[in-house]
Amino acid sequence: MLVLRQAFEERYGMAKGLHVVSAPGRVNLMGDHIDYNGLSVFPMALSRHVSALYRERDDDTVRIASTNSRYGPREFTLRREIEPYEDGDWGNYVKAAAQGLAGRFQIEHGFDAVVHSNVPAAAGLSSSSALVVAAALALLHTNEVEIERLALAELLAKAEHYVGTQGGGMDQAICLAARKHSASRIDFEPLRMTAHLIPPEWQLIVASSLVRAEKSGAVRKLYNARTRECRDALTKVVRAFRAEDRITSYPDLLAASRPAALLKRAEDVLDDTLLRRFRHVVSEAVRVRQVEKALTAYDLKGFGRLMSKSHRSLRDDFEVSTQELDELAEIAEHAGAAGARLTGAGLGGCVVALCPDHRTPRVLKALTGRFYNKRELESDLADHLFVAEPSGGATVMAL
Ligand code: NG1
Repeated sequence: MLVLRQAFEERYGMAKGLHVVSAPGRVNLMGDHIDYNGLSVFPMALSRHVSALYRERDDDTVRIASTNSRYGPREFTLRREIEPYEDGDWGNYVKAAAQGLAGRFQIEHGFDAVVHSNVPAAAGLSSSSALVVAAALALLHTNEVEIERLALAELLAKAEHYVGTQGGGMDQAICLAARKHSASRIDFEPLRMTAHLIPPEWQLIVASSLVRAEKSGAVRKLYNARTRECRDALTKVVRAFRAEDRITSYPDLLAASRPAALLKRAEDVLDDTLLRRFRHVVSEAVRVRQVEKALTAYDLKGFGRLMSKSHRSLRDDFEVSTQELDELAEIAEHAGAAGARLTGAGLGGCVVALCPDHRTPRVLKALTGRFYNKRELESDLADHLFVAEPSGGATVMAL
């Protein structure tokens, strides 16, 4: 907090009437690349946050700076249509929130803000949605607009498309409505969340591949290509059903047919690539239901096995893993984790490994020795390798 206050005063002068908004990053435990197909996912929020210290302005200007010198200060005016900065600019996440809200509410007051984040960026831990959520909560507050959290999550999921990624709604939902000590099943259309406590002796290790999955350029292209492939596969499989079955979505397909029968039908109408994408989506949706059961049954081994299966599916069928992510998952499992998988969009970013607490030191040691000690680190090891603490959703507080 001290860092933020100092940075704020340096930039904007001494201030009264300050508030701080904190929005958590997240780690997804199951259900990657299926939220944009309308299928349920199973993430938890981290105790790492994008935080912003802000003060309301009387006019419609938004000024925002970061404690990280990688991200220069930005300033813009609130409008219904806001011209984006250059592709990949961090300010676009703030503009995304502003335009999303201005399209629905009377948003006339901007703010002066300084942002500080300890969520590793471009690591599949959703620092971008945390920034969108933080900016949105600050704007709602300075404009005295109240909106229910899940409705806001739905609005912001669409608003974030402003940056050019056709993402789903998992990140904004968990960031806004996570429960402490819990992971949540998130269902879409309509958005609903069901929290499940994670036993304290189940530990989740997050390990970064040190490869940035920057959501501009190649990663975005591939992400959007996967969303297209999933849509194409859906259209073709739906055609294999009768019109009167009224099937239009992945959830409809899974409700109408058993997964094995569905895959059998898909084999007849999809080429090899689309079939593999489809198989990932269907099998991952099934794994989400299964991990939820494993958690309620206190079955750590079962949960872990499903994570490892998910990793193989993301690697072989969905083709979003990398050699580093495969290596991290393999090291964690070999050292005694119950399972490990890449988390988030992939193509860099992190893996998450599940361990019983007595095995955690061994797994951390193996990852350090076999992976991180062999590489140059840009910052502390603790930024890249840590035990995740299941945390609550975003907060706004007066200072
Ligand atoms: P990350 O991993 O933070 O880039 C993205 C999407 C999610 C989801 C995952 C893959 C956004 C804002 N987030 O998250 O909706 O599809 O990939 O499961 O686009």
